[in-house]
Amino acid sequence: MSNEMSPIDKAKFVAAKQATEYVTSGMKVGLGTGSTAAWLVQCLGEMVREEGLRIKGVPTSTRTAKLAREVGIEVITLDEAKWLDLTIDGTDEYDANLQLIKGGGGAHLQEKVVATASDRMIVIADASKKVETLGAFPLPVEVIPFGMQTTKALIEETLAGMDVLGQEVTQRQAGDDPFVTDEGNFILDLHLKRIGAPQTLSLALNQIPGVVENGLFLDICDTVIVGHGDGRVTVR
Ligand code: ABF
Repeated sequence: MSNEMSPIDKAKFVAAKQATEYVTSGMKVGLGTGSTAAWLVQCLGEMVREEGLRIKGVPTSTRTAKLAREVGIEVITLDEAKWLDLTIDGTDEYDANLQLIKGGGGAHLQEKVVATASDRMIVIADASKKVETLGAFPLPVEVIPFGMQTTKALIEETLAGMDVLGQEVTQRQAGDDPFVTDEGNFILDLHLKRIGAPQTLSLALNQIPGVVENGLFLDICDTVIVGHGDGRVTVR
């Protein structure tokens, strides 16, 4: 670990490094997306090259697949894996019940499928991701491009009856263009500020025609490994 790492990078790195303790040869491992998960992929790659670790990695985005191949990890598809021993991924928020908001990186659809198809899901995060109540981070919702404005209006209508503080819905942009996911879909970000009933909201959102998946990960995460800027790690 280089000494000139910023505290936030050090926090992400030590969380990722600690997570590699849970990975053993022969495992099929879901590889998350985001800057913290990128440290994990780097660390696992080093173990493959230097220690002979033998794993098969299932990436949760094209960018993670590219990085995994670059560092020497054998990459397979989820269909080839069928089921995974372990998925390790980042998050945007986690609460005391290990409920998550994910999707800030635009990959929550594949991340949720891969995490759900795993015996265990470990989240790696810096301490800033801990919240009392989910919702300060805008909730990503992946929607198909067809009729997106109508889907957006249906989401806004649904939010009116929900236990949330904010109601604003915005389409995620990539510069001047709409952000497009690996599946060719759009992302709407729901600025809810506080989500009082995540399960109710998640079920209601996924009922809306045109909605593919939302970024609430409920009862999926088993363990959160928290990295701190001083190099400490805590496991919850
Ligand atoms: C990914 O990790 C996303 O779901 C989430 O947005 C992101 C967190 O990013 P970072 O690790 O860069 O803070 O799983």
